[in-house]
Amino acid sequence: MRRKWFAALLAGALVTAGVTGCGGGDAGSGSGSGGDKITLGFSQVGAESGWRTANTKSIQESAAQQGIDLKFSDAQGKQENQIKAIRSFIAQRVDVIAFSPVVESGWDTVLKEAKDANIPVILTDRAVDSQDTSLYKTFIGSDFVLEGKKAGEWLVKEYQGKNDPVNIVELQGTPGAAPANDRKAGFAEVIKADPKFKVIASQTGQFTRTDGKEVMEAFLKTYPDIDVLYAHNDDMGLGAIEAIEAAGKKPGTDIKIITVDAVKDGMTALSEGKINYIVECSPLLGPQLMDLAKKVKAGEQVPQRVLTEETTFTQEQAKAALPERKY
Ligand code: GYE
Repeated sequence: MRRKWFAALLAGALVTAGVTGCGGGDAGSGSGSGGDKITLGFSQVGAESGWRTANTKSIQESAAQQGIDLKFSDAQGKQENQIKAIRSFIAQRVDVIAFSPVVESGWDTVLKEAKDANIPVILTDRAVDSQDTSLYKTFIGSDFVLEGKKAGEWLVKEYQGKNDPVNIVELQGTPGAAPANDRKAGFAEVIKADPKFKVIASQTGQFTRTDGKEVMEAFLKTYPDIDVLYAHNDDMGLGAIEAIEAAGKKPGTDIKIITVDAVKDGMTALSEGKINYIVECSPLLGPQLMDLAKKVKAGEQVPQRVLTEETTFTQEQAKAALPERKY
């Protein structure tokens, strides 16, 4: 501790990391409430899906509940907007910066700027591929590779004992986004064990309903014998369901559907038999994020990785869970 104080004297910038509430070098959080109120700058991906809407709500509500001054910025799906937002948070000297990186690559420069300004960064929901892990304090979110694996494992079980080829089409999330990369990789790893599983087409549907529908329409035109759709989120799956129905096929029966997220609309389609299986990905990261923001601001040690706990849903399980589903 004494070493910390000494270092703080030498480099005023260190004070924020070592001491709370003492009006350290980085005081004047902009909240105007006399030092204790934490200002958190948060750069959100956008509003591309039901998951994202629930995530935004969770963050805004938890900030209000925990008395954190939230500066919320919507990047509308663009990395350049997120970089601008982060730079503006640095200029405003917020206490903590958190963001959900739209893509994995290209963050080193701006993260270094935050580090040089002594503003701790928390990665929320999605990872970055920076080699230098000292550029952020912690990463809170799901294990997307595991989610992909869970999707693959369901499929392997579903087709156990059958030898005919299984033609799979895949709707990927936003190109370059961690959940798109990892959900693809996890799924591929599990199904590759059996050559009957063939991914005959794989394309991005941008995590949105509109694109999911459009790409599925194209898949249906090109491939008359699709057995399975694996969509990296519920929204793309829901868009695809519209395309499948419009093509005169029965989603969930003629084409089996696996999605990720488990938002209410997805769970409803699952309970109606239009989706066959959903791997849960929880968007309710707000309370943990606020907790971590307080801890990093106080200079407390936090784990490098905070994993979200989640489950999977069959059609029966969705029926049971739906009445209680909050988002
Ligand atoms: O699965 C998808 C959203 O990053 C986990 O982004 C998130 C993903 C989520 O648009 O619906």
